Amino acid sequence: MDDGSNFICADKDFRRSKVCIAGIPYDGTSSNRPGARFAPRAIREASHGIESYSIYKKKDLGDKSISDMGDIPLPLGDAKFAMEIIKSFVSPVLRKKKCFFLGGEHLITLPIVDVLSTMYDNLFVVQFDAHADLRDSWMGQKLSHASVMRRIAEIVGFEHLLQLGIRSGTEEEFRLPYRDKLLCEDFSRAGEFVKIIGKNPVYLSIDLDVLDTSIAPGVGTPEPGGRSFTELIETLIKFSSLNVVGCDLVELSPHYDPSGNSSTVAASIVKEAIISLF
Ligand SMILES: [Mn+2]
Repeated sequence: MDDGSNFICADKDFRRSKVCIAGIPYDGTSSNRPGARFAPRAIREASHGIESYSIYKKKDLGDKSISDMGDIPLPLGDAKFAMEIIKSFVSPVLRKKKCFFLGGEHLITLPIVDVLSTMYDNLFVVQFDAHADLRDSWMGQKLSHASVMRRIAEIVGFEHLLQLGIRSGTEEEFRLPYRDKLLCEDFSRAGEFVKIIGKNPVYLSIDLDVLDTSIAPGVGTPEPGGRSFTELIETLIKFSSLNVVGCDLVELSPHYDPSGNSSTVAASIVKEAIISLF
């Protein structure tokens, strides 16, 4: 039943659905502007203000069979404990459905990829982000949204981490293995990345701050000089021929944008990503 509390068109029973949406409202390691825990709710609400039809793909979200499981109940404190809870929740779901996860801060991607790495060989991860997120630790913490892609690279291999839109990081981050070939400050290498991934499984993680701050100011760590909405959608469409095993959208911090536009942009990305990738 569609009572407005789910994402638009995500009104199917879980068992009958092909795609599952789940919220992961965790922001315990946000270093700058917390509030991503409120994002899943804001994205669902904003989704009811947009059309379900995609002018880019000439397809309607309503033609997909989608369920919305609501949010994972999570503690606000200990990151390690929260990651274990996320793993135990997403593990059985990922084995049955294609999943789109609504963050939450970027650290939520780690337990998802951890589970997927036990299910698939040669898993690739494509990260859309302003930030490299490759620090070994942040303020002494190995589990941090600023270190999430370092932890992920340690699981899937640095040669399986492909980064797009990255315009912020330390000198050390940009010198890590394969970054000269697999880190791109804009989206110009997307076509190359599609060829590198080939038939292998791939997980896509979209940090909303990959877009310019003028388009989506409601993020935890804003970074000017970003990409446009249509550039992002056109790039997602380039990945649509691949074996996409899951996707997330993270780092929306809705209360920093009182206009609500950032939440609408986020909801539109979720819609277009599901239509294009699943
Ligand atoms: Mn970021």
